[in-house]
Amino acid sequence: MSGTSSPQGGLTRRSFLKTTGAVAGTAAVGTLVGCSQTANSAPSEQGSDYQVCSTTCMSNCHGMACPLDVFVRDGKAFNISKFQMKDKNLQGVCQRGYTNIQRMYSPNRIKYPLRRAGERGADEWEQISWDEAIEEICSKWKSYQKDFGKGSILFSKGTGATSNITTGYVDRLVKYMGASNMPLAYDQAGFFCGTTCLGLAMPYTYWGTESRDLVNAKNVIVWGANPSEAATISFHHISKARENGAQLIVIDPVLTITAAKADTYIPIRAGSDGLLAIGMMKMIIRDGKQDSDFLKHQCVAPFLVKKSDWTYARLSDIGQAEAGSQDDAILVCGEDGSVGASNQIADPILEGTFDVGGEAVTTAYSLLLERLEEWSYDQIAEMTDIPLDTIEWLAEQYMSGPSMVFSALGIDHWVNGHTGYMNMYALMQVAGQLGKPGTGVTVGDSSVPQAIGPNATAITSPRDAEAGPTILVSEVYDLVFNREPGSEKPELKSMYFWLHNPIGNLPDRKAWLKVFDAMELVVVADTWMSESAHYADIVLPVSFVWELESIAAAGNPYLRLMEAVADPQFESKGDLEIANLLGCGMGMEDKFKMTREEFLEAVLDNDLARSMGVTWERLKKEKRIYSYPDEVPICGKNGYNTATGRAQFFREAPSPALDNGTKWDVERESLPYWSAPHEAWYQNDLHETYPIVFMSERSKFKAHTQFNDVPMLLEIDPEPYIKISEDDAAARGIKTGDLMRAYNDRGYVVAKAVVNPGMRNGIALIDHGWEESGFIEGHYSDLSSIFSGNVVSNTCFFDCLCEIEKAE
Ligand SMILES: Nc1nc2c(c(=O)[nH]1)N[C@H]1C(S)=C(S)[C@@H](COP(=O)(O)OP(=O)(O)OC[C@H]3O[C@@H](n4cnc5c(=O)[nH]c(N)nc54)[C@H](O)[C@@H]3O)O[C@H]1N2
Ligand SMILES: Nc1nc2c(c(=O)[nH]1)N[C@H]1C(S)=C(S)[C@@H](COP(=O)(O)OP(=O)(O)OC[C@H]3O[C@@H](n4cnc5c(=O)[nH]c(N)nc54)[C@H](O)[C@@H]3O)O[C@H]1N2
Ligand SMILES: [Mo]
Repeated sequence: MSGTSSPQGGLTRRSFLKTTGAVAGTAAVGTLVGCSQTANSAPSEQGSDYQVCSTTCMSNCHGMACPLDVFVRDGKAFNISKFQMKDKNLQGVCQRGYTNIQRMYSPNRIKYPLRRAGERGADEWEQISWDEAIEEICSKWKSYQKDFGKGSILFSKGTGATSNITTGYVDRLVKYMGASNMPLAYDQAGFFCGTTCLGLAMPYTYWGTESRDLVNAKNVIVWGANPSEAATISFHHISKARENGAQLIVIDPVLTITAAKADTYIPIRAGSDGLLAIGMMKMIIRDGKQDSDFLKHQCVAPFLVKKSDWTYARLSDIGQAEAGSQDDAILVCGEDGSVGASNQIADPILEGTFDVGGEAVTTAYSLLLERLEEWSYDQIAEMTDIPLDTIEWLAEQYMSGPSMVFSALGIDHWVNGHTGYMNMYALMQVAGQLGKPGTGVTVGDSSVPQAIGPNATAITSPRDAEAGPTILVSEVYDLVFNREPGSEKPELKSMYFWLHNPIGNLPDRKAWLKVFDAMELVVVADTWMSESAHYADIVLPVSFVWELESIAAAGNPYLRLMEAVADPQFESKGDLEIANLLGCGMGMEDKFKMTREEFLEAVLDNDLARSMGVTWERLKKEKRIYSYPDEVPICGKNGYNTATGRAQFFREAPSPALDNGTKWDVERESLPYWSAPHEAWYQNDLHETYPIVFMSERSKFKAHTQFNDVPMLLEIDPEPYIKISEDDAAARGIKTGDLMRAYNDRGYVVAKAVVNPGMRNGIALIDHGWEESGFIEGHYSDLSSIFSGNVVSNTCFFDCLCEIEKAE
C-alpha cells in the first residue's frame, strides 16, 4: 500500500525509497526519545522536518512481527516503510502492516478509563480517572480475595501483542496476587505433540524447524495449514523451494489459495488426518521402505516396553543399575538376543516380544505395528474420503526424497486434533524424514524469544510468589455455574483480560457472555474497544504498542528495539505501567516499582544475551540485531529435546498437556491411534440434523480481531461472508449474494453467501476475526462448542456441525 502512495504521506514510491535510504545511519538527535532525525539534506518532497523511528508491526499473525520504519512529524506518524532484512526471502511486509497508522489514530481507540453505566453491552459508559479506576478495581479485588480466596480473581492473557516483551510484566501481578491464571487454550494440540514427540529441537522456533530449510526439500507437503493467508512471509520459502524444483502437495478439506497453487491438491475429510498418516505408515512398512537406521538409532522404536504397565524396561530391571538413577538406561535387544542399554548394543532389533527379568516386554515398534493394524486400507480410504491409489501415491512421493511438512493449526482445532499431529510425527519417524536437510516439520518462521533469558522469567514469574490456581478455558463455565460447594477450585468473582478478546475468539461466545454476566467485575485492558471491552465492567485504555519503548522479542530473525514513535495518546498507559498501578493498589508497592527502562535492561541482562553479544545499550544503538544462526537449522539434526532424547512415537507414562483432573487412558495415549472428531463427523447421529461442518479460515485482512477497524482494509473486505459448495447451495436454493443463516442448537449467524465451486460439499466456511458489529445477525462464534478432550485442553473451533438456510 505505501509502496505506491500513502494517504497520510502522499509519497511516491520513488521518493519514498530515496527517503528510506537517506535516513540510514543518521544520529539520534530527534525530539522523540530514541528516534533518529533525518539529515537536513535528505532529498524529499516531505522536506526535512521529520524523524524516522524503528518499530515493528505487532499482532498475532504468527508472522514475522515485521520491522518497520515509521516516519514522524510534529509528534504524528505519517508514513511507514519496511526495514530491509538481511534474508531476501523475508522481505515482505503485508498489507496489514502498512495500515498501522490508521490503527494508531483509529476513532475506536479507548481514550480514558471507562466504567459501565448501563446494561452490559449497551455501550453506555462513564469516563473515570485512573485513580478512580484503580481504587475501584483494587478495593473490590481485596474484598473478593478476603471473602473467597486469592483465586477468586482470574487473569487471562491472550495473544494480542505478545511479542512485545513488556506485556509479560502483567504476569508478575498475577503471581504476586496469587490469582487464578487461565492459560491459553489456543493451538495447544500442536504445541503438545510437537514438544512431546519431537522436542523443541531448534533453539529459535515454535515447534519443528524454521522455514528456511524448506528450500532443501524435494517435496513440500502443506498439511492442515494455509500459509498463503496465515503465514504470508514464510510462504516465500515455499516459493523458493518450488523454484529449486520441489513439488507442492496440499492436504486440506478446503481448496484454499495455497491449495490452488499446489502441484497436487488432496482434499481430505476434515478431522481424519490421523488416519491418513496411519495409512501412509502402513504402506511404507508394507513395502519395506521404512528407515530402519533412523528407527534404530534416532527413534524410540527398539526400546523395550513392559507389557504390565507400559513403561520402559531399564537396566534396573535386570539388576544392572539402581532404579531411578542416571545410569538406569532403557533396554534394547540385540540380534543375538542379548539385552542391554541402547548405547551398548550397536544393532538393536526393531520387532519382537520376549521375557526380560521375568517380565513380558515388547519393542515400541511392535506396539506401533499393532496400532496400525487397527485400521484396514478400506476403512482408511472411506473415512478420509481419499482414494487408496492417491494415498499410495502420496506415500511414494513422501519417500521419494527429502520431504518437509508445513503444518499449522488446521488440525489442532478439533477435539481429536492431537491424534492428527501424533500420527503425522510418527510417520516422519517411520519414513526417516527427520534430521536431514529439507525434512521434518516447520510451522512458519515464528520463533521463541531470542536473547530474552531467564531474567525475564525471574521478574514475571518471581520465585517468592506462590502460584495461584490454574483454571482451564474448558473448565470455566462449569466452575462458574456448577461449582460443587467446598470444591478446591476457586469461586470466581472477577476476571481481568489483557491482550485478549475472549468474546468471539473463544468458542461458544454465548457461554462466555453468561460467564461475564455472572462475574461481579470484568476488567478489560485493550487499545481498542474490542468486543470483550464492549461487554466489560471497567475498561482500561492501553497505549498503542508504538507509543512506548519496548523490545520485540519473537517472530523474526532480528531482535528489535521498538522506539516510542509518538507520545501515548489520550490517557492511555502501557500494560506494564497498569500492572504497577494495580500492584501498588493491592498494597504491594515494594514489588511494583520497576520502570519500563529497568525492565527492558533487566531482560537483556542474561547469559544467553551475553553469549550473543546483545545488551540493552547495544540494542538501543543498533535498533535491530540479527540473531538467527547463519547455518540453517535442520529439524532433529542436533537431537530431540524429548524425555528420551530421541524422536518419540511412543511416550512413556504420558500426561495430559493441561491436567484438568479427568481420567484418561494412558495406554491409549502412549502410541499413535485415531478417534473420530467429537461432533463434526459424518457418522455421528447429530450429522443427520446438522450435516454441515462449520469452519473458519484466516483472512489476509485481519489478524484475529485486530485490524478490524482499519478503513483501508474495510474498503477491500467490507463484510463477512460464508462460503458454501455449489451442491449444498443448490439443495437449499441459496445463491451468491443471498443472505444465509448458519445455525445449530448453540446459536446462529447471518451473513452473505458466496457459492464457491472449490468448496467441498458439507462445509461452510467463514473468515475468522469478525466481531459482532460486522454481522447482520448473530455471531459465528455462537455456533462453536467449548468442549475439548481431556488430553489437550485445546479450543476446537472446527469440530462444529450446523445446518444452513437462506435467510429472509
Ligand atoms: N492473516 C492472518 N494470519 C494469521 C492469523 C490471522 O488471524 N490472520 N493468525 C495466526 C494464528 S494465531 C494461527 S494459530 C495461524 C493458523 O494458521 P493456519 O493453521 O494455517 O490457519 P487456518 O486457516 O486456521 O487453518 C489452516 C488450514 O487447515 C485446514 N483444515 C481445517 N481442518 C482441517 C483438517 O481436519 N485437516 C486438514 N488437513 N486441514 C484442515 C483449513 O481448511 C485451513 O486451510 O495463523 C496465524 N496467521
Ligand atoms: N472461530 C475461530 N476462532 C478462533 C480461531 C479460529 O481459527 N476460528 N483461532 C483462534 C486462535 S488460533 C487464536 S491464537 C485466537 C486469538 O485470540 P486473541 O488472543 O484474543 O487475539 P486478538 O484478537 O489478536 O487480540 C486480542 C486483543 O488484544 C488487544 N491488544 C492489542 N495490542 C494490545 C496491547 O498492547 N495490550 C493489550 N492489553 N491489548 C492489546 C487487541 O486489540 C485485541 O482486542 O483466536 C482464536 N479464535
Ligand atoms: Mo493461534
